[in-house]
Amino acid sequence: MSTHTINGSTLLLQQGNIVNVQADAIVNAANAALAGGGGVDGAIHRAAGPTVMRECRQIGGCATGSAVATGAGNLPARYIFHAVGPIYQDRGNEPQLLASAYQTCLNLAEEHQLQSIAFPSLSTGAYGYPLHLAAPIALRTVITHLQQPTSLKQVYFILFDQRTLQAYQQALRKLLGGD
Ligand code: AR6
Repeated sequence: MSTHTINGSTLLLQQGNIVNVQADAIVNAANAALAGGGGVDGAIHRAAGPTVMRECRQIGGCATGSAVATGAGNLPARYIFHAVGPIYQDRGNEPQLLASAYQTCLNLAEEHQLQSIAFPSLSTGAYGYPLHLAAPIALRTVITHLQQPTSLKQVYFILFDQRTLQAYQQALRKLLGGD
């Protein structure tokens, strides 16, 4: 685990399972159909219960690079933000789409005046985004956001395995080391 203070807010990197995290919002790595699936999406829907899938069906879908909010069902959060990261195909626009998925969640947090939000590592599982490329995009988007006025006091990255945690820690060291 590592914590960093950015402009009075806390950025925390931690290995764990996001379904157990108490935060105002947790972020899901969803698909554009909001249809559920494996990985963190499967874990969140299993733990949250059927009300969340019902809300997703009503919403109907979400563009890649964007996110939508639902309630959190049985989870210890107030909201789930279902973010759709890009499938990594090396077409060139993936960095913008990935940053935009994170940014939309941060904007939703501001709209709801949330104090805490927990992210998984979007796109780096089934969607194949290389970790060493995705981690700095995720972190840069959050850090830039925290450098401006914000309701957010805590931003967590809940990283499922050691390898992902290490990639984020390394990327954060580089970003904060000044470049
Ligand atoms: N908590 C935190 N992180 C997790 C958890 C968990 N419980 N479970 C897995 N991860 P992925 P994507 C990590 O595949 O690449 C789904 O089928 C995982 O180790 O969940 O954005 C959706 O329906 C990896 O580091 O999301 C979409 O179709 C990270 O979460 C598609 O996969 C993201 O892996 C989205 O793919």
